Amino acid sequence: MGGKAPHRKVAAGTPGEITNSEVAAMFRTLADLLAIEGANPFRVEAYRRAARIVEGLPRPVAAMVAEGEDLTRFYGIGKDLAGKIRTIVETGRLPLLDEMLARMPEGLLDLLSLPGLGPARVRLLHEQLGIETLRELEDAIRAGKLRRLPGFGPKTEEKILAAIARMRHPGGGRRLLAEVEETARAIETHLGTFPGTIHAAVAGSFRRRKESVGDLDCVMAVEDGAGAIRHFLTFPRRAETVSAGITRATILLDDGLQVDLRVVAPESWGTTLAYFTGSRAHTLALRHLAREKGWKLNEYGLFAGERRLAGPTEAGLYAAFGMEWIPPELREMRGELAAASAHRLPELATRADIRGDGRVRGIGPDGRVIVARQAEAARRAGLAWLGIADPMPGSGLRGALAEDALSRRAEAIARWNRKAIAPRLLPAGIFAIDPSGRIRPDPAPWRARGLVIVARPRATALHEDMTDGVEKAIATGLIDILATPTGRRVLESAEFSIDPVRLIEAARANDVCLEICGIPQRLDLSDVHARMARKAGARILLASAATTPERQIQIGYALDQARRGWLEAKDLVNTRDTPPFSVAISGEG
Ligand code: DGT
Ligand code: CA
Ligand code: CA
Repeated sequence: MGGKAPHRKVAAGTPGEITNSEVAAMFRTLADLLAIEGANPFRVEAYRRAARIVEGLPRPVAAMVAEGEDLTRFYGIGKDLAGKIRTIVETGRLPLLDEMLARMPEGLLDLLSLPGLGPARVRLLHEQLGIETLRELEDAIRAGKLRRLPGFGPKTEEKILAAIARMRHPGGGRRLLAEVEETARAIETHLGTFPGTIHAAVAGSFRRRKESVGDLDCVMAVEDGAGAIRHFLTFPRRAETVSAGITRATILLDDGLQVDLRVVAPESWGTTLAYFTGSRAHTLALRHLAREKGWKLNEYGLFAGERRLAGPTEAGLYAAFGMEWIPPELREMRGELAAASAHRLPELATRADIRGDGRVRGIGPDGRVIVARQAEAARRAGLAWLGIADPMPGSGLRGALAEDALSRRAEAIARWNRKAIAPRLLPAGIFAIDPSGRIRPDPAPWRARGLVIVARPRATALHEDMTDGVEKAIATGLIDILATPTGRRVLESAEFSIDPVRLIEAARANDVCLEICGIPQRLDLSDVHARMARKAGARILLASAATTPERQIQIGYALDQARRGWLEAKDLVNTRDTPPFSVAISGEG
């Protein structure tokens, strides 16, 4: 908008005043309702045109009306329309629209939002089958009534059912990796129970262990493709079948998650698995390499003319290019193809390398001491040491302990350690770093008593930059571990901002461990930052940050991101047999 004219009484865009697109939407709804009712097409089109004209006006129509501007000077707006616009601006209502809405079932407008359903078809459904709601439409489709109408085929039915299913399950967006883990394993198991299954796997971003996934992509190697698809459709949590053919199918689960399946013959298993594992950029680059050599790469195999060079296994595919097999976590076009060609891929850290967990809670959500239960769980997982870290009294952190809880915790830790069995427990406390760099409470006396100091940057305002504060806090030399170092949140905006280069350098220079927090919503450091930290030579520590013993498995999610960051066993503090913080060995906490 240009500058305000001095004579104007109503400012443009006054809050609460009706906008041009709201006026246009009213005309559009009116046109839809008229069309469903079978009104004269010219009349219907006139209101649609009115909507376009109002949207195209150079200024807020509300301001123009308030200034008494003559709207009929705009092409396409006659006296009648100008009057209706004035009524809408002044009263917020359009009487004709109110009248139509009162007369017609409101569910008909919901039907209009479905793919392939315009006013003419909605009218047909209403008149021929009496359908007024999404539910009635769904029932009619399932009863096979829809396809008897002219112009409605199985394709339309599928599309409509999928759209209705998605409307019913609004959680259609991306999900945390951990959220789909159980479902993915259940699907793999389900696919494996088909008698003809030779191989079955969930590929896609799930297999690459990305922190969030859009949908699940399954691949199956079988001889009987049609049977495999039928079996897939019997997955108990299937809510809708979006499509099902001879080689592929797509379903929606009861929570709205989409699952794709691709079925291939065993001779194509390797190339199909690689194709659907992605990433898109990685597989495109492979295809490009093949073309440069005069070969052809697709889901079915790698071919030189008619001759098959690869297909049955992924390793065979990479070998045909002179490469080592590339772990899925690395397939993001971050240098993995060159490294695989030079046979210099990292030997990624594995679960078996992990000897200790950076931190778990010693006090449960209900205030009870859970030290022994945490230790037992870690013992069963074969860990040699375990950090026990709770938010300190006076830290200002959520769930900060009371003094007496801290001493009960210390007793439980000492009691376990006196048993002299694995894991060795390291008493630790979580302190807060504020934007000025102050650490709360003062860690010095605690450190002198043998407590491992875990510090968490904590902003006081949204999007605050914590770089200076964290640098200053690290420089005190009092911090052992920096927890959730960058404040990132998966699928949400970060808690604060921080310069990762300066953060990593400060940690390296002061021998502070940078944590990869395994809480699925955090995964902080990220894969990319973990890789930067390794290159810079900083120490990296995985932590489950488990609030209950069951959650100790979260260390696996931290490990996933470490692997995506190209980290080897030697890059992780967790792979040492002895606890990394000597200060804690005799600690009383
Ligand atoms: P997501 O589901 O958004 O978390 O990410 P992805 O990587 O699972 O992507 P998705 O589900 O769209 O496709 C799965 C894989 O299939 C993808 O990683 C690569 C492969 N793919 C799918 N469509 C194409 C395509 O048009 N070109 C290429 N090169 N690959 C594709
Ligand atoms: Ca996917
Ligand atoms: Ca997909």
